[in-house]
Amino acid sequence: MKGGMRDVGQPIERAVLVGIDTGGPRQDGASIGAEESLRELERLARTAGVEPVATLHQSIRQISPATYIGKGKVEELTERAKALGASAVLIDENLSPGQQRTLTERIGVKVLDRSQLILDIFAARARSLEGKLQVELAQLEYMLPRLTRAWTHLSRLGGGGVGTRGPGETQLEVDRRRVREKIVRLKRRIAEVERTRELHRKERADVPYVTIALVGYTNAGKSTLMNALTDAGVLVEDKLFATLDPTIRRLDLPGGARALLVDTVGFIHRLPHQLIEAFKSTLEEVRRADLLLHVVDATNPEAAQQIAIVERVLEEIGAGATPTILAWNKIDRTGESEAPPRDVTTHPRIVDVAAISAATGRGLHELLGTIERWLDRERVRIEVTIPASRGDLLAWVHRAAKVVDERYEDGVARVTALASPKLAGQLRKRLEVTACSTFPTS
Ligand SMILES: Nc1nc2c(ncn2[C@@H]2O[C@H](COP(=O)(O)OP(=O)(O)OP(=O)(O)O)[C@@H](O)[C@H]2O)c(=O)[nH]1
Ligand SMILES: [Mg+2]
Repeated sequence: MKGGMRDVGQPIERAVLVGIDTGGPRQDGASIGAEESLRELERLARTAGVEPVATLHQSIRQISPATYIGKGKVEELTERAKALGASAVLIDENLSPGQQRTLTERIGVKVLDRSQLILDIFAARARSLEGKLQVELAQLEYMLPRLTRAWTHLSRLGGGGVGTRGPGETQLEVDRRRVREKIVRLKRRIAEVERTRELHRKERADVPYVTIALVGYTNAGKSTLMNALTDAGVLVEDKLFATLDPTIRRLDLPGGARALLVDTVGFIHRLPHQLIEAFKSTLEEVRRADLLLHVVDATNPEAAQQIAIVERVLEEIGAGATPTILAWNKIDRTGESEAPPRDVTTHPRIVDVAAISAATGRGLHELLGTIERWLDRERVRIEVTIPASRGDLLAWVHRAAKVVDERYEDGVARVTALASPKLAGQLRKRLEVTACSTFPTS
């Protein structure tokens, strides 16, 4: 799983791709069409350093339990793979361990499903310690049910050797046990690394600014927007999953307010559930954000479906109710139609929409205005009493909130200010709050 394919530019493997058409969209609508899904698989393959040498289509009405695709298609695939000298077959679906094994045996080259390909790209792209540990965990979780006698590669799992084999245990049982132990160790390490991040998060919780997270489908332009709005210098690439690790920067709004902007991993159709599980701590940045900026690639024919998929993942990670501004991106390439179609903007938590080009800067000023308007709407009116000697606290309130009234009497300052709910909470902890409206001011 880890060997072989790497994101190294020059393709090092040749693969036959198999597109699957199960007939129409899925019931929940959060799925992209077979054609676009296959185009995506091609891009995933290239990102992983695999050259697609042929593409087969399979319409499936009835899934074949043993091989997923039909018998005739398996034969066709075997011939094509052989004739083209392909060393792999990529199936645009998630296969069961049994199906994957049977297909590999019958076709005679390795058969990868969509999850495995995505896991491989994540493995090649992980940079931070936490990212690497998370990907490794996801890979082991993926591998565990696939461990059979023929598939075991003990050397990869590290350690082992003399004395590790218990009496009466088969080699396979030993391997499985070892993988499980490794999973436990990895989870423990991730938890340790996570503690440091939790500290940073606590520090940030003390900062009086709201957190805004960039979310969206992979390649939508999140990092480009991050760089345009702050000077973050995040890697931007026309490849899938360019970003894995979260980056956080201060965002200065034109009206003087400040926020923290987070750029993080993008989502994709059929994101392997092992990855969502393993990336919980990274995705925590999204879950805790006060506002989401959902970046959409307006040039993609399946933009509406991509939005639905992102919405689904957001719900899955517990960010289903966070208010969202939809950033309809890449309008420099959409020709005349710059506004998003109405049906993509009707989700109940979309509070506003902005048409932008992160690349040319068009619409960015309006986007910042949109964010500011949201901040203003969210503000609550709060009245605090501060000892006049505490100039530092007064300055802090002035910096973080919009002060509308300030009176001095008996050595104290009575300040009335409009503040974000987050700041109001912090003020409550630090100062004597004499009055606070529980609802936003508008
Ligand atoms: N034409 C055009 N291209 C854009 C725009 N914004 C981003 N791109 C391009 O889209 C590609 C992906 O951009 P990224 O910013 O890396 O996208 P991302 O959402 O961070 O992607 P991941 O990190 O992979 O999830 C790059 O080739 C960008 O140059 C835009 O406004 N217009
Ligand atoms: Mg990115």
